Amino acid sequence: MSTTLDNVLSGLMNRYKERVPDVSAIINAMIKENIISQPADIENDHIAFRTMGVPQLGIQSLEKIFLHYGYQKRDYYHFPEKKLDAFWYAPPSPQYPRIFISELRVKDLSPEVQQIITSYTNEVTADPVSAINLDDAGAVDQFLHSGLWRLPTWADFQTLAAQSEYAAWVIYNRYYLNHFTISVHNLKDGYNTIVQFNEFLERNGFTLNNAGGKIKTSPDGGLLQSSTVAEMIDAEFAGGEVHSISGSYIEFAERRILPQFAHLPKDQVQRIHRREGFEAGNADKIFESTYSSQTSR
Ligand code: OOG
Ligand code: NI
Repeated sequence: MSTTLDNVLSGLMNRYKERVPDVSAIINAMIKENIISQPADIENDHIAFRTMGVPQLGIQSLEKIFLHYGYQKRDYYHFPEKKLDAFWYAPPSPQYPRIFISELRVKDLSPEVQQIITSYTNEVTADPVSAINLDDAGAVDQFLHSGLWRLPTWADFQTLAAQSEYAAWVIYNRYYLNHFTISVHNLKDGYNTIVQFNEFLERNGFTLNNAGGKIKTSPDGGLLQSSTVAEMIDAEFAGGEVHSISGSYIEFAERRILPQFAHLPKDQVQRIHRREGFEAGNADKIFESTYSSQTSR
């Protein structure tokens, strides 16, 4: 029987697949090369959301949904240059993806930009998650995919983007899934490292984020990540104006076996034996997957 969490996650994945044709294109390429035999063979390492850090929204609001389904809040990350904070959440059981939620430090932006952001977010007068029945997957799905505030104007979007591309992304894309992440370490030989998987992706014509290099590696060497550059979407702004802006992207993660479990036979290695969590230095560059410096390449 599927749980409320299963239904919420599949709702998120369905909208995401519609908005990001690269998802199906990568899955089809994986099937064609016999890396997997069906989409369900893919292990989803984590999913990510972006939020506006204002009192009634932000991490403290969105996290309530996933804490309700048994997720546990873990480490804090800070990104001074991008003016972001983030946490990751461990799932209630290992078949579920981890969750990464970041938040814009709105108060750290210029008064002009703060004024624009709050002109939208003030339409939400109280924490909207508190008003949802979280055991009703349909209600949660509707909340995650509906407008929290009015459609932005193109002028506001551009003013935000000039100071924070993250701010512009959230004002338009809200809680649409920012990315899902294909775990590569359990794939078959020839594809189970980030180096090899990136080769496969580029051979099939996918463009990778190269901010700080195509492979982002944690200082301990245990977490290696890469990502596609975000796909552009035709976004309708206030007054019916349509502009091409960044939508969502896809990430790839290799979690190496921790040194103390290096002796384990391959068939006994489980998630708990591999590098956990995230890495600020990696994340800092992965955020740029939706930035115009990457999407215009
Ligand atoms: C999240 C970027 C960070 C990771 O796995 O470290 C990230 C974002 O672009 O919102 O996904
Ligand atoms: Ni990620």
